[in-house]
Amino acid sequence: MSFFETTIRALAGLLSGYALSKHKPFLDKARDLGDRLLHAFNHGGVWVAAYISLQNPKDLEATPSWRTWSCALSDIGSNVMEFTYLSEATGERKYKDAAEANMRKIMDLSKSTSKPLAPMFLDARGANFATGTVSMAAYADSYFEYLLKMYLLSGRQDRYYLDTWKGAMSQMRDALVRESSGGLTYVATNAEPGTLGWHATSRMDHLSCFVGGMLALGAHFVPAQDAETWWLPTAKAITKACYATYHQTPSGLAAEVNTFYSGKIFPEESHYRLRPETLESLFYLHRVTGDEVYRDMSWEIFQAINKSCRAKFGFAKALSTSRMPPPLEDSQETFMGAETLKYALLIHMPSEVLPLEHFVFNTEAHPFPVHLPS
Ligand code: DMJ
Repeated sequence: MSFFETTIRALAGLLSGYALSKHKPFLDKARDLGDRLLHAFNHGGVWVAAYISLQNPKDLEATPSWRTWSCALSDIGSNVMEFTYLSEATGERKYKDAAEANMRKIMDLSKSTSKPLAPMFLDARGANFATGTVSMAAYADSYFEYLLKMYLLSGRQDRYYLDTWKGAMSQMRDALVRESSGGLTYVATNAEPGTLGWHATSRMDHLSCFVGGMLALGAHFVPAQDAETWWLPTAKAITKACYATYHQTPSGLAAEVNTFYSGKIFPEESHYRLRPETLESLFYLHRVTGDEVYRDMSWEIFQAINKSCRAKFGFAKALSTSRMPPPLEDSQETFMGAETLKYALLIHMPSEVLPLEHFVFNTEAHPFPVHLPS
């Protein structure tokens, strides 16, 4: 199993179920799974292992077999929320200690190399980065999300997370946030450092649409003396562009990757695999601003999904967003239930339901209670 996917989907789902219901079987299962996953931190490598056999958890692979020299930042750096809450719920420190040591190693490396925006691959053989390429998409995304969310989960006490996140956001703005000639603000899929500054692509992955929600969350909860004025307007602008990637297609569904060029949006990889990130950002922006426009946008997207992707036993991936009706593939990722439908629903519910002051959602939208300082 992928350590990352099992942690953010299965472990987090069980823990969140326990947090909301206090139903003990959820915690028992989470502890069983957590004990197996814990081996991934203790395999003698630099970073947490990428693959693990849950039947025989000492059977580990430090890196994926197709990329033996490096570990992806998001695979390594998106587990500290889950293991911290497992420690809180069980009263056993070992989970939090292991995940925090792993996370702090990335943050320390980022600080010592003056790369606040940590590059997307880590060297599997030593505490170094394996590339200079930066991204807010696959292989990188949720590490940055967890920096802010750990600060919030700590009851806004842990400044190391906040300072690391703020540094990453400033550099993200320079390296990856771009404005198209049509006036749309997007987050480039990746960027390379060059002698004259950053070289960013003009493509944006749907995955990076979570950045709008993350910046809105930061703008709302980071105290005024630490907050930066560009966060909220940029959150709004990025989310507007993400919404446009849906609104402009014949199906009303967004492509997996788009190019922003000459005032237009061109689908590059035109399938829609039921991803949540735009609905997620609309949800946060609605909670933060109260503006009804975000509910309207969310409803429009939900209707397009319901119209085109609904299948006999659930929902299905659309193979082409530029055809109506789009051809479908018989597959549905777990994030459709955990994230996409949850954000589509929550935006229309009162903000007292799972209030953001008291709950922080992990990257798969499983809510964890904020640890209030005593
Ligand atoms: C989810 O599994 C998580 O949000 C992850 O961080 C990134 N991708 C998917 C949804 O697109």
